[in-house]
Amino acid sequence: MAKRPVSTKPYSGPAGGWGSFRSVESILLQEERIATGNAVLLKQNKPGGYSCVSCSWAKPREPLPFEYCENGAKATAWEITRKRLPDDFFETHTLTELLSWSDHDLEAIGRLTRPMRLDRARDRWVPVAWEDAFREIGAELRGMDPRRTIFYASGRASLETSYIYGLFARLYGHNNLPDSSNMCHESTSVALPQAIGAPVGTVQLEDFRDTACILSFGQNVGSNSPRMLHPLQEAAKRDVPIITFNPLKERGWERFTNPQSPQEMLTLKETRISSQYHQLRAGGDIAAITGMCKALVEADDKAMAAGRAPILDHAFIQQHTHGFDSFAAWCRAQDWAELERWSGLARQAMMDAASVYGAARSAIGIYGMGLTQHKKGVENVRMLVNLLLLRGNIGKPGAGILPVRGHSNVQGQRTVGITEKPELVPMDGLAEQYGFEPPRDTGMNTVEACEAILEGRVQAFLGLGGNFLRAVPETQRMEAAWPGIRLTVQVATKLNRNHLINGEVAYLLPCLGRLEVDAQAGGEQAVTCEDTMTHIHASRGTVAPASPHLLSEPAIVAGIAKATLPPNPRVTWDEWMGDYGRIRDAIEASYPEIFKDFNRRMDEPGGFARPLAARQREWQTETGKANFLVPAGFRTDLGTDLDDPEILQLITLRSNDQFNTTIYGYDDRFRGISGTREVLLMNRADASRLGLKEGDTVSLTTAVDDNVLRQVHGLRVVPYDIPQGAVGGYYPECNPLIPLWHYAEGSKVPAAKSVPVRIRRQEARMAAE
Ligand SMILES: Nc1nc2c(c(=O)[nH]1)N[C@H]1C(S)=C(S)[C@@H](COP(=O)(O)OP(=O)(O)OC[C@H]3O[C@@H](n4cnc5c(=O)[nH]c(N)nc54)[C@H](O)[C@@H]3O)O[C@H]1N2
Ligand SMILES: Nc1nc2c(c(=O)[nH]1)N[C@H]1C(S)=C(S)[C@@H](COP(=O)(O)OP(=O)(O)OC[C@H]3O[C@@H](n4cnc5c(=O)[nH]c(N)nc54)[C@H](O)[C@@H]3O)O[C@H]1N2
Ligand SMILES: [Mo]
Repeated sequence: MAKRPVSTKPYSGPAGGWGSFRSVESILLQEERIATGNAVLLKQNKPGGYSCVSCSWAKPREPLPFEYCENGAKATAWEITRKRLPDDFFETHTLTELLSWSDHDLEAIGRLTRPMRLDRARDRWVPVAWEDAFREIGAELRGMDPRRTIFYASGRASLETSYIYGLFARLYGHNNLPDSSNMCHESTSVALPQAIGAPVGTVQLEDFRDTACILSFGQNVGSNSPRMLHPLQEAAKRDVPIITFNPLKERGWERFTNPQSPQEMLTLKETRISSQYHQLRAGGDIAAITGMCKALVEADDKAMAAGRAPILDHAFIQQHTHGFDSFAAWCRAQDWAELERWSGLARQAMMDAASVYGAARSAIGIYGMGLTQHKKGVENVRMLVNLLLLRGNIGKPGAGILPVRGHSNVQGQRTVGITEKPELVPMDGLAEQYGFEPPRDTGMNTVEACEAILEGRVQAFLGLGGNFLRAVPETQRMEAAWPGIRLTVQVATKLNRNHLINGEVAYLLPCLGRLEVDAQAGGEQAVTCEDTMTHIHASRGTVAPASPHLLSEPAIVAGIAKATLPPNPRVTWDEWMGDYGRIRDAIEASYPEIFKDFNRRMDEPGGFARPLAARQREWQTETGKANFLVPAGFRTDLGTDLDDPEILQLITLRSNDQFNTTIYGYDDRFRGISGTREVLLMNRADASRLGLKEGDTVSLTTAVDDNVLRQVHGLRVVPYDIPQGAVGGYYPECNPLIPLWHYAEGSKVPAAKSVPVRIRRQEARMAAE
């Protein structure tokens, strides 16, 4: 797609609407898939069809005629594109030269078509036969210390692939299975078990129909989970209050036109989504929620003293929770001025939110990266649980907590064993099932894997999808250290920057995408994924493979595993490859409670749900109750917050035209930015205080004292409706600014939503270069 001229003007349209319609048709055109594309999309997220490769939003039992959104369509078009990496591509381009290409241009070349080996001397990829690749990788791995190897996964691979990948790691001898979740909802996976004894959310789609109130924190529905706009719109039409907390006015939380409703499209009718919108400080959530809790606790104190109906659900609190008294006392003791200072909201705003929430018979708490990717990411999530517990809003219809997961199977990968935490895996069961002694020590998560790579301790890195080097913090140091790894193997569909920077010995192995027909000895195969509402369903590819040389992800994992491990009669790789139903049998044997009757139930419309104790108000916590957990305080980030006016908090954001490091184009329609991603969104008052004006070019430097210079140059100042003290820039372009050690306490999720930076104007000459 040719870049449009740079323009930065506020966008007045709704989320969805004609902009969305035009965007779908334009990506299908760009990927040369107009006719097939529209037909393929009809099977998206439907029983008998395939699960979208974009986000993990639930797939309803009774789908809409078009159960896809603008960004799901982009992800589909990007995968089923007619474009292919030309066979002679690396004859004309060295990897060094390609380092100057953008993320967009690298992936836009098209699908990878053959397995390749790095020719280091000639600085390019050259074709290799699959058998040779497997044999050579196996030989390398056999000579290594398994504990010094890392098997990364990016969250898209199916349950079948993920299960055998995790099993391979353990048979080989390690638990180093970081995944994208370590940069994403790991704060959820740590916080929710402490608070409610479940690692995942408790809300089901039908709760949207029953709910009387929706709270949303730090999530961008219009770009990242647009299908959620349908239940939100239905709720809004029922006059359900929707209260949003986000430093930015995200259009999806403001208003929506359903692109699937001819009537709404023709009349340009919009539905307002949020009834209250609170633009709090970046990192201000603990203070804002404390304000709400304080208002509720104090109103309840008064009501009780006056003999009126209570505000809090005392029966629930007494029967089901632990720690209420100290939490309530802590709330009462907080000072409104401090809460205002740390939240950036007026006392009245917090009171307004509390009074609507306090009057609603049920409520859902939705959140995303705006809570998890902070130094206090784990506390943020626990704080939202505190608010819900006050009114018994977990484990009843219309209520619950709803982390909106990212990658389409990121939650499922954890369910079947992709985790560095051995306590989350049924190791004894695996030991018996496969007759071996699995490693019991904790493996490396993403940040720890990066530390080990920086220290030269890693011998091999396998990437099952993803773009690790681009997604992690500390880009420059990581890129410099990466070639120190002996073996790197990337399983991928498209070329990305991580494929340009490689270990000493390296392989790039192209795989089928989920939308492609996967024919094996036993016929066409289905795979399964788990969505954000814990429903597990089948997905069947529908388009012809991009190339006859591609292998499926399970076949690639099995190929490497067979070449690495001694034969084990109980690990039946060939049988598994012929029929993925046999992998599902193995999953069922390892996890009988979750996957009972797996092969039959995977085709149930809407999928089958995992059992979830917290939904039944059974609390699998140490206290046996749901726990109120008092936060340590309000200071959120690096101790610099609020103190130094020269230092601003950088929020790294996704545009409406990307899926993580996959950049579809250069427009962020809802934010009115077009033709560029090199921008810095700034409050006008901050800009003028720092002597900057619209269109100036600036560089950012991370404001920490650890003797590492972290900089990003060439960003264009865009005055924006963002609170003072915060600035916004795009991920992954701003990742060089994030120190590796700047992560959420307890979960090690990089604190990508609050990076302290200083801003400097670049000389015009330098900016032009
Ligand atoms: N089209 C598309 N869909 C996607 C993705 C994609 O890149 N593109 N990525 C997928 C993945 S892996 C994930 S994890 C999800 C991510 O989806 P989201 O969870 O929506 O993540 P972000 O886009 O990072 O946006 C975070 C939001 O938090 C707000 N925010 C930032 N700081 C704070 C804060 O301190 N408090 C509050 N209350 N809000 C804050 C930001 O303004 C922004 O609106 O989406 C998934 N879906
Ligand atoms: N600053 C900052 N950093 C962040 C974030 C942020 O908000 N701010 N968000 C974080 C989050 S939430 C996440 S989830 C991570 C994402 O990190 P990753 O999951 O590692 O990155 P992706 O961009 O999703 O990976 C894209 C690549 O996956 C490959 N791919 C696509 N489809 C397939 C497939 O079907 N199979 C295989 N094998 N490969 C495929 C393609 O080659 C593509 O180039 O980034 C994190 N990093
Ligand atoms: Mo994510």
